[in-house]
Amino acid sequence: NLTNQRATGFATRAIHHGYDPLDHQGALSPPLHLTSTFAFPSAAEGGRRFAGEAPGYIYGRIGNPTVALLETRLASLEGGEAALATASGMGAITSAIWSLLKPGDEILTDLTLYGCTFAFFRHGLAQFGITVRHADLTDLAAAEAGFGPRTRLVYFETPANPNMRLVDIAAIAELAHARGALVMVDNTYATPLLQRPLSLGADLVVHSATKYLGGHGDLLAGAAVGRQELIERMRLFGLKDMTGAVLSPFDAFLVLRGLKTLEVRMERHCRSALHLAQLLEAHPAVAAVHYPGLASAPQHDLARRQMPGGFGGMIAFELEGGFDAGLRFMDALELVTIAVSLGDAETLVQHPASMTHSPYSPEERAAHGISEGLIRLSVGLESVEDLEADIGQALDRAL
Ligand code: HCS
Repeated sequence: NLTNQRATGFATRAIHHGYDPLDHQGALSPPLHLTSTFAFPSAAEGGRRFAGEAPGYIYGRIGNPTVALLETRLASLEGGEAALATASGMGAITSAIWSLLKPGDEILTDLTLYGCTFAFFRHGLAQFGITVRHADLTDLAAAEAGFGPRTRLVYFETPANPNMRLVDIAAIAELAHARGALVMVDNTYATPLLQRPLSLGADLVVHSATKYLGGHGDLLAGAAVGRQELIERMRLFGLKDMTGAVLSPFDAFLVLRGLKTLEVRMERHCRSALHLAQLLEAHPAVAAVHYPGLASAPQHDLARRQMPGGFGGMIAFELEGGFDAGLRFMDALELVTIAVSLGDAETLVQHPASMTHSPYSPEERAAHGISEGLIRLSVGLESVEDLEADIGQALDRAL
C-alpha cells in the first residue's frame, strides 16, 4: 500500500494508515465486521490460535478486524508500537491498571483527576491492596517526595480535567524511570495532534475516545497506546480476563470515521477556544480563566513546549459571583448546551463540583484543586461569533 508506506503526515495517517481499499474489494470506507466469533478452518487450527501458535481471529473479546484497524491507526497517531481499544475511557484505565499493578504496589498520581478515575483509584484500587498517593506533580520537588519504594506507576492527566493543570511529562518521566516506575498519561484533552506523551518519555497513553477522537458525541470508546509487550499484557489479561471492556466494532467504525477529520476539527476547537478564553478574561463577571494558550497563563511556557500542536478546546473559569453566579450563567445560555462530556461539535458547559467531579467529597475537592464555583466549557465547532454572543449575554446576566 503506497499510501501507508510513504505518508507520514498526521492527517494522512488519520485517514489512510493500515487500510488499502484494494484489499477489500475496493471499499473506500473500511468494512464493519459485526461478528462476535470467528470460524476456524479446522479443530487443530482453532487449538493453535488459542495456544498463540498461529495468527488469526478467535473471539470478539480478544480481537476484531474493524477494532484492529482502529488500534493500528491510534498507535500510528500517538507514535506507539501498539494500541488497545476499549469500550470507554474508564475501560482503558482499568484494563491498564489491573494489568500493571498487584496488591502491595503503589501508584503515584497528581492532585487533580477526572472524578471517576479518582473514585476508581480511591475506592476501587484501595479495596484490592493497592496504595494510591497523590502529590502535586506540577512541583517537581513534591513529585519526587511522593515516590515510595513500592511505586510502580505514575499516572496523570495533562491538561487535567477539569482545572487545566499541566504536568511536565518529560520531567516526571525522568523521575519515574530513575526509580523503576512506569508513566501513564491520560491524553484525552490534548489528543495526539497537540501532544504526544510517548515521545516525551511516557510509557503508556490512555484516552477517552468518546471525546475528540470520535468527535461527534455519538459513541463511547477508549484506548491505550504503548509498547507491544505492555499492550499485549493488557489485552490478554486486563481486558480479556479482568474487565471485559471490549469496544464494539460499530463504535470502532465510528471512531475511525471521526479520526479522518481530527486535524481540521482540532484546529477549529483550538482557534475558537483561544478567542473565547480571551473574551472571558476581559469580562468583568469573570474572576479567573484557566486556558494554557493565554499569554497570562502561569504554565504557558510549559504548554508551548509540550503542546506544540495547540492548546486545545477546553476552558475552565470562575465567576466573581461564585457558585450561584455560575448557575445563573449556565441557565442563561441559549446556544451552549448544559451537558457533561467534551470534544463534540456542540459547545458544552458543566459544573464539575456537582457533575463530573461529584465523586469527590467537598473536602477532597478543596484539597485537590477543584473549586466549587469552577465552570468547564468544551468549545465546539459552531460559528465563533454565535458562541461569543451567547456566552457574552449569559455573562452579563451573571454579573
Ligand atoms: N469523562 C466525561 C464524562 C463525565 S461523567 C467528562 O465530561 O469529563
